[in-house]
Amino acid sequence: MEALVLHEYADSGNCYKIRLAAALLGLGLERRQYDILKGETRTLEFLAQVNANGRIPVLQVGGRMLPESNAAIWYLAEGSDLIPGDRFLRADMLRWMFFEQYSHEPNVATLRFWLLFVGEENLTVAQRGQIAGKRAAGEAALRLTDEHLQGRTWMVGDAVSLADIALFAYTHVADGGGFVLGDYPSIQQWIERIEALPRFEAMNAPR
Ligand SMILES: N[C@@H](CCC(=O)N[C@@H](CS)C(=O)NCC(=O)O)C(=O)O
Repeated sequence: MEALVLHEYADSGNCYKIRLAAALLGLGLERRQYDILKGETRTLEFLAQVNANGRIPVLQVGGRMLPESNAAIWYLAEGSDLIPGDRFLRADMLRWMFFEQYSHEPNVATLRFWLLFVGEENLTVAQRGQIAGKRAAGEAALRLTDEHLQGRTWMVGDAVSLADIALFAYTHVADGGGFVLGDYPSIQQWIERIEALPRFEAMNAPR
């Protein structure tokens, strides 16, 4: 495989997905840090050379840039056991990865970012007005995930897959956004299973 460089902000769950997938696959990554609180992904240089969308993570593969966390973990995992061989299960895995990006991350991750990193007192009036809606939508996403996991070991089929990695990243730190993980017992057990995987790497593992 070509050399891999992760352009990231270490506390971002989207970036952590890529580190976790790489760790589980036994792949090495060089890591480059950008402070998103200081706008370091919005500079002309970053927009021109790394991601015109002004966001991390970006997985650099040789000389080519691949933004979007779920595209990046797909790239890393192609041909591995983290992607089911069965056609339906592969599509079902994508279903949960799209769910993560549309129903889970914009609520669970955004509240964590606003409350833990930006600080409620620094939010705009418009952002403050969105907190209640995002909390309700985040709780709905966590409830749906918890109900899906009742009686199951993994999100899809009988093996850990990219669906688990994508959803784990922001779920296991959801308390940072004021969500109460104790309300979701099946999620809690699933978190323990993921943390027990061989080669598991924690979000705050040293750089
Ligand atoms: N859908 C994208 C979301 C990327 C994203 O929202 N990145 C945030 C950090 S998690 C970011 O770069 N924020 C800085 C900014 O928007 O200036 C993915 O999954 O990679």
